[in-house]
Amino acid sequence: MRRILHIDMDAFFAAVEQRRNPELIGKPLVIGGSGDPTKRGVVSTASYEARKFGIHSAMPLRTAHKLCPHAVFLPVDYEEYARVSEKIKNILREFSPVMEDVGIDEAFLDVSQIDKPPEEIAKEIKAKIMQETGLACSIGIAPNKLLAKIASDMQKPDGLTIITEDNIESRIWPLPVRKLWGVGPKTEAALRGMGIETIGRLAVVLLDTLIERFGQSYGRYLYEASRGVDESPLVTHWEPKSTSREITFQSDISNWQDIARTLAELTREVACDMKQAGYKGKTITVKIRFSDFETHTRAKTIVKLANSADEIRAAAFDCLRRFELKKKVRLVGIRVGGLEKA
Ligand code: TTP
Ligand code: MG
Repeated sequence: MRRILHIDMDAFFAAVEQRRNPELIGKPLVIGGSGDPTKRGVVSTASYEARKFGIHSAMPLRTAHKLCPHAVFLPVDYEEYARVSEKIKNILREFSPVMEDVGIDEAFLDVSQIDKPPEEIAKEIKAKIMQETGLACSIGIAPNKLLAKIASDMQKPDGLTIITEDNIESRIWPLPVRKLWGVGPKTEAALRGMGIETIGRLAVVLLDTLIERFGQSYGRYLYEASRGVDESPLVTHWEPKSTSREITFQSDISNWQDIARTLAELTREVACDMKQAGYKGKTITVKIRFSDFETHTRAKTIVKLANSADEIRAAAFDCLRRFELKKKVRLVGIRVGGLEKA
């Protein structure tokens, strides 16, 4: 029997901001866009205090402001969150080398080989993350990834939830189908149309019926998922599909020459990375983020796989020329995709 942990940070972006500025602790706090609720943009996340007003991720900032005018609004500082995220992933790797990085604030950890009750490991992880970063997380423990992910969400914030094969019926079956990984709004609506709202109700549907309605592979997935069956392994290593570099300027710039020089420098670094790793690529994408956080990309696919700085720079400059640089620029980035072993 495998022992899988799913670790998910609580109100991640908001918690990082609260730790940076303790005056924000205990206050309704909304992170999103440029941090100005009178401007366009959506909520990235909200502190639990702000969630009480009905504010949630993906909601327009303006709506959030109407729901709670006295909330504090802050811009997204992705670089800082990525830095903290990396620190957390490194802590997790110390507990077990078998880690799957699933997102900026979550990961799976396989602790099957560790001779200690998983609950104890989870408590140690929570304490270590708190000690090193000042942040709280929720952890789910289960025999597979599917159940561990559901479990980590069951007692947020600062939760620790164990799901075993024996309590799938009592704890998983009452949940709405949407809680299953891979069930989005469309499948949810389709299932509702079949009179199926809970995972338990889904579990009594015949396999053939699900295959007929959702196709061979997704139908079978739903059938197994509703029973808590998931044998998928942790993906601990990704072959890179792309490589990228980007830089945020100390202060926003508007001079085209400076932008071009920076892009050329980033191109050299990317080409160097690719040569070292032994890859060639063919889709070059340039990203520009303006001072108001509006972000645009332009891409070009070159005919022949390349990894020389010259070839990549030529494509990157073609992309750069297609931008309308009417506002000051905050960030420039380059990505080379479609990588293949050279
Ligand atoms: P989540 O883990 O979904 O949310 P959370 O950590 O803020 O809150 P919870 O305690 O419920 O886990 O996402 C992690 C981070 O990803 C979140 O802090 C901000 C970002 N995010 C977005 O930018 N947009 C989104 O729509 C979502 C869902 C998250
Ligand atoms: Mg989270």
